[in-house]
Amino acid sequence: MSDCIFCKIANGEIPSDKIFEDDKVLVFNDISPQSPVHFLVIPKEHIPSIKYIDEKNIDIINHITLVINKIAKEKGLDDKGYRIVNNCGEFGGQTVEHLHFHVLGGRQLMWPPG
Ligand code: IU
Repeated sequence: MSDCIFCKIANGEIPSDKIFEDDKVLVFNDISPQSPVHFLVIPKEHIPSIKYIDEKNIDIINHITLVINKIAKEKGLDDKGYRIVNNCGEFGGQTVEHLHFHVLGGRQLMWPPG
């Protein structure tokens, strides 16, 4: 989508602190980290939120899960653990309307998040 900031990050129009990419996803450090490790995983395809996942595009979620686990391991998070967050819609706290998963780690995270 032409005015989507994460589409622009995904296609390189806007630079990001990139960690990994392949033909389907981009992984980059969050610009406003909430923990020592805080990266985002986004599909390159514009999907506004997880609400738009259905039988036709569910494979991207499987792929994102594998990528999250790979990067988390590379970042040394797999021993102590990490949190995967997906905010969906206004009340879910979603501010960027392009599907993304936060991965947070490197400190003890609290629950509930508030
Ligand atoms: P949210 O789940 O939609 O609230 O998360 C959006 C995240 O995207 C948030 O943590 C921002 O700090 C982050 N972000 C970014 O890393 N780079 C950007 O250019 C923009 C937002 I805009």
